[in-house]
Amino acid sequence: MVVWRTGEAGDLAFNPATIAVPSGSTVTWTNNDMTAHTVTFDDASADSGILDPRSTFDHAFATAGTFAYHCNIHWRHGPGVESPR
Ligand SMILES: [Cu+2]
Repeated sequence: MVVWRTGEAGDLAFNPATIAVPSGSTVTWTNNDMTAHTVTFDDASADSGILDPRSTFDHAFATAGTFAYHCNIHWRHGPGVESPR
């Protein structure tokens, strides 16, 4: 599970930044922040759309690889999801 946190300086970040999951896993992102975000994959393979606070987004990782994603609203990057072979 990935949550957003708001830092002391108002910085928005994904936490944990990088997660490793087995191939075939489903990852759930939960927006625990007080503002809306998106989970948008850099390669456009998945996009949560607007995730309001306390909303969740599920995505299954069917193939191995490293998947980078960002928030379309704030352009903050999570380094991504690593799905090893
Ligand atoms: Cu955001």
